[in-house]
Amino acid sequence: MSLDQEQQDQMILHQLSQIEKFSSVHRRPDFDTNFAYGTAGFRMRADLLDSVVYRVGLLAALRSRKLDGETIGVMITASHNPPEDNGVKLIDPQGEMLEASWEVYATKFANARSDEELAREYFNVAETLKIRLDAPCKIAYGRDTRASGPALVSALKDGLSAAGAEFSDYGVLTTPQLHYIVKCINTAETSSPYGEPSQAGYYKKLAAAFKAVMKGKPKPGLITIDAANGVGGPKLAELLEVLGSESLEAVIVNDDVEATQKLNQQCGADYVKTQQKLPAGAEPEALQLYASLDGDADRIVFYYVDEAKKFFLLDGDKIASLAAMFIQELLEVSGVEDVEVGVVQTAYANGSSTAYLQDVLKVPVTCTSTGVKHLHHAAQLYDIGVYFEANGHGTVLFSAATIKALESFEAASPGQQSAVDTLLSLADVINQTVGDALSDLLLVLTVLAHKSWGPSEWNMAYTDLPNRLVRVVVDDRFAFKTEDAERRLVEPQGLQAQIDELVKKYKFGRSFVRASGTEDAVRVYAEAATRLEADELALKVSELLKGL
Ligand code: 16G
Ligand code: MG
Repeated sequence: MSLDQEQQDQMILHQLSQIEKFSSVHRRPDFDTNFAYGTAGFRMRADLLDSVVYRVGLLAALRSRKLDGETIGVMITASHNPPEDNGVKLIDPQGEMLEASWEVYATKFANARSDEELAREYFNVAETLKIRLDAPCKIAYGRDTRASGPALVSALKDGLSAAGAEFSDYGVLTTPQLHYIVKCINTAETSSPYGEPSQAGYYKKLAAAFKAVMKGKPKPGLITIDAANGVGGPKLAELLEVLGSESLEAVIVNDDVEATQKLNQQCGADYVKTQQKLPAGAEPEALQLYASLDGDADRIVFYYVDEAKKFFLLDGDKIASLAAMFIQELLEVSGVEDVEVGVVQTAYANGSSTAYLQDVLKVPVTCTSTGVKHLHHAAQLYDIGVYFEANGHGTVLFSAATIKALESFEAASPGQQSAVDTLLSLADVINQTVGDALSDLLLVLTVLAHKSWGPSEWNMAYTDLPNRLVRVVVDDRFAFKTEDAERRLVEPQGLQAQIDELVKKYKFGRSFVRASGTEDAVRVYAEAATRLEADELALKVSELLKGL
């Protein structure tokens, strides 16, 4: 055996023994829970997460080693979940969600029943994927404002140290800020660096792009933003500071991050979307624009009240339609040809939005399964891919070839040039890595300013079909298997035929059932021509489940 080989073996043995040793400090709490890396990583009550986060640190190190030392992100957050929860997820080098094929390793690590079994799994994954355990690896991590964050960060650090990783702590930030930073780090040495890998760099990039795209346009009217008492509050305040009051003024409500038990309580994007009403702390002023962020600021929904104080929600579907409409108009004015704009939605998209996109705007629409990773990948197949979940999670992706085509386009008139410039600035306003509430806020304000629209004009594009979402607790949610982007059930057998029978009886009726990826329940969605019918259809489909 050569000396090098011997040294390498020593190093690996040392690493494995460190992993076992630290693992004994971060023991798995109980064996009843089966941890699963789901749509949003691991997410559960924070007091169950210590061992999971430690183990995610190990996996992050392997992932970085597998990708030649590119930086991997680790975000500790539970988004819109209650204050006592927390979660952890990995970010791939280009700021994307962890590649799906690695979710099984994450799950395996989290469920290893002993320190030895964990070290063995770690070694096995390295062997299977031909990962050199002495190769360098780099991790960037951050967390939201939850009280449980600091303790989980120290579990993560133990995992990273045990695996011999190099790591940087980015402190408290929004999920999209960390996605942005990861992409910046990994593109720093390339011909198209994404930006400066810091929060300051993030604000600078957004602010410069917003100012460029708003040049010559009136400053947006006052907007009230509910920050869910989460990390988005202080970060939005920092962004506003960089933008300056001459560019944008906003009132931030629910921005108390010190009182950690207030997070997502009676406020935030999820509350407003599901309750269809104003959050606590927001005073209804007729026809003014409002927005709500979720707990880690990767989701946003807008809303307003009319003169009669009636509430109108402008959700992810409305944002997608607004963005697609604006981008199409700019492309048309610019004279740039052969750029395909497409929209990606999930089965939860309101039927009216899909009809508007396809029949009025004439843009192709793809439907994917729930979860950002599915939408993101489908959006990458378009030249400009707009993707939004109805709950307000989404962004717009411009392909590299499209950016190049825009940059090198020779405009025949100032009008054409101005449209091209607007498109290019828009691509910088929009976070290209993942849905980002702060960046989506600027996107919406940009379009409204260019159109001279208020919230009610925006809302007029189409009228939502009344809909109802019901959560049903069942014995075994894994018995519910779907096809056709979750729109149809394959199992339990016969159930889909019964749903079809019910749906047929309702004008514009549509209903589907899928297992939740984040809770132990299934969800029933129904929409129909009237409120009463939508409610009735949802109820009847829910009753079918109870009869199982
Ligand atoms: C996660 C997803 C979100 C999705 C939701 C569905 C990410 C980052 N988050 O929060 O996009 O809408 O799950 O929850 O992908 P459900 O499976 O419980 O209905
Ligand atoms: Mg979130």
